[in-house]
Amino acid sequence: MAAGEVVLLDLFFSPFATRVRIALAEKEVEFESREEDLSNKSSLLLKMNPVNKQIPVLIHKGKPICESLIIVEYIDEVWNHKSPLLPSDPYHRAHDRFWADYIDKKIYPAGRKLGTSSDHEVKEAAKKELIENFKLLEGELGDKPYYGGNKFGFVDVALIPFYTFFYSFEKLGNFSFEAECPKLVSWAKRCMQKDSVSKSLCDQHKVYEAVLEMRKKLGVE
Ligand code: GS8
Repeated sequence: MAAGEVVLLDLFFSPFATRVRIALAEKEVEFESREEDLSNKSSLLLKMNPVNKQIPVLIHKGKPICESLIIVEYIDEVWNHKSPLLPSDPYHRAHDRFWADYIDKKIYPAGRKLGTSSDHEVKEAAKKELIENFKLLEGELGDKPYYGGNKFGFVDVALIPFYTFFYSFEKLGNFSFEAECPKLVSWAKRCMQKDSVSKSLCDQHKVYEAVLEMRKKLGVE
C-alpha cells in the first residue's frame, strides 16, 4: 500500500478513534495516525470533516470518511479479504447495528455525564444509569465468547474501546465493574488477548489522567 494512502485523524484516548484503529488492525491495514489537538484543530480536520469537525476521520486515497461506526463498516467492506466484522445475513447485520447504536446512545452519554459531573446527585444518577446500561449489554452477550458469537465482530469493535474507561468510571463512581458486570469484564479481558485490541487501546491510567484534565478544564473538581 502506498505511503499516505490510509490516514487516520486520531486522538489516543478517544473511544471512537480506537474503534477505527482496531478495525484497521483486524484487517492488517497499515495506516498513518495523525494525532489531533482538539483545542486547536488542524486545517486538515476542518477540511475533511467540515460538518461535525470531529475525529475520527479516515482519509482513504485522499477522500474522507467520517463517524466511527460508518468508518468501521467502510473498512469492513473495502478490506473484505479477511476478518469480516459484520455478519453476512441481513437480519444479523441489522441486529449488530442496533447494539452499536445502543452503545452510542446509552453508554457514551451516561459515561460522559459521570465524567463531567460534580454534583453528588447527578453523579449518582449517572452512575446508576451507566451500570444499568452495561448490565443490559451484558445480558445481550449471554454466554457467547464475543458479541459476534464465536468470533470478534462489529459490536465487539464498537464496545471494547470503553474498557479503558472502566478504571475512570470506577474511580469517579466508587464502584466495581467486576462486582456489577463480571461476565462483561471476562469478555473485555478475552478481547484484550487479541493483538488488534491490546495494541489499539490506550492505557487506563492515561485515560484517567485525561479525564481529570478535562474535569479541571470544565471547572469540576
Ligand atoms: C463521535 C466523535 C466524537 O465525539 C463518532 O465518530 O462516532 N459520533 C462520532 N469525537 C470527539 C472526540 S472523542 O470524545 C471530538 O472530535 N470532539 C471535538 C468537538 O466536538 O469539537
